[in-house]
Amino acid sequence: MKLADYTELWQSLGLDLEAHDGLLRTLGQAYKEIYLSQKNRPAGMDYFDFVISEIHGLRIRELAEARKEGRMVVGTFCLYVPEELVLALDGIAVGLCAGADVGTEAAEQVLPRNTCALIKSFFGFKLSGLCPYTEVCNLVIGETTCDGKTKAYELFNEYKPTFVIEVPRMKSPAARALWRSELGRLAAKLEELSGQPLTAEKLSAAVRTVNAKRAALHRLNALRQADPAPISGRDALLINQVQFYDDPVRFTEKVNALCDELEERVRQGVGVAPAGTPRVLVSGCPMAAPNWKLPFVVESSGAVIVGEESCVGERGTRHLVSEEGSTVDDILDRLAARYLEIDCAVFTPNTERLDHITEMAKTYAADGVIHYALQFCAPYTIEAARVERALAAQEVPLLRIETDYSMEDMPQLQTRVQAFLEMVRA
Ligand code: BJ8
Repeated sequence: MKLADYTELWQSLGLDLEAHDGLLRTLGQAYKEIYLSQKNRPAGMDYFDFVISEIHGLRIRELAEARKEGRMVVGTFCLYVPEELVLALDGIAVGLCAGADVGTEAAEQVLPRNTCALIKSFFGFKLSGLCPYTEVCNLVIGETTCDGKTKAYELFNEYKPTFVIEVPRMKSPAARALWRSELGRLAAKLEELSGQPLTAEKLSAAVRTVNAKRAALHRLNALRQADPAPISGRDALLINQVQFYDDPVRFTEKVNALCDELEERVRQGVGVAPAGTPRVLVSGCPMAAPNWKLPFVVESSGAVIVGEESCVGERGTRHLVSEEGSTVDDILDRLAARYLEIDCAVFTPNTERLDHITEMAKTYAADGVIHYALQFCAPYTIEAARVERALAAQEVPLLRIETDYSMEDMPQLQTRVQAFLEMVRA
């Protein structure tokens, strides 16, 4: 997938060059089959194709240059880590590689086999020297969300400095106070790392930047309410994935330009599939790049995905931070409140998520919902039962999928998805 020669850069980051070349070749091939083979894609996808082609190249060079200029680069794996704090200190926040079945063997030397694919993946990427993002960043910020990640970060810290923030599991007043104080502790850590003090001016500018990014993504997602859908679920997912890697201002501009094009498509009734194509909503665990397995199966089976109730989707974009507040403490309060609105399945009770799924099914006129959970992910596999009941009350059918990142269950997935779509059509 690479356009230029980045060998020296990758070498300086300590990547395993041979294995990394193999990974890029496999990804390039998969991208061709899953993405470039699609018909009638919006022209604005060219930019995102380019970003993916350079995901381990140009962007890594930008990050390495930022490090040389003394800026901090911080890696994250979760929506609860506020990007605004990093940006306000002239740093860069990036999502780390966690969406491919690489380095599993190495990861299983350290982690139990019955760990979810996402955790095994980030460990595997690190242990196999395959993630340039992990290598280029100064610090990883972890969180106490699920038990798997909470305990895995203790071990991960032995390979890469990892600072863990405590995310509560309830939204009580005491939990809110704890969470607010955790954001204060994170802010102090980032101030120390960047060598700068946090100011209200820079923090509100960062809030506006990230709000603009989320609003653009929300605009993109809302355009998918049209029938025919103006963009495929695969492409929309890709854009949602790219948000974690790209420069936020550049990204926002490109998403808005694409939305202008999609608005025109909607006006003219142009879609990626004919009107009346079965519309599917995907809900559940996040799909980190390059995890495109399920969307490919669904859309190559004759349906179109019109929304994602996921961290790489609406769960991450629907809430904005209030732009009021004139002191650092004030803005931190608002940040804390916004981040605790995220309805991840690690929370109990988590009725907001059920309300959101049923509301999305209605707004996006979904004919069915596919609940996507990674094997061994207790929060999402268990919460699936409540999701199913909430949707059944609205007469929306649900298909529960539990899978990992391997390709071994593709035929089985295809059979189940096709049977579900038959039922939905009937
Ligand atoms: S806010 S969904 S990104 S925690 S799949 S590692 S939950 S066992 S990813 Fe998540 Fe933050 Fe919540 Fe979103 Fe654990 Fe489940 Fe694995 Fe998961």
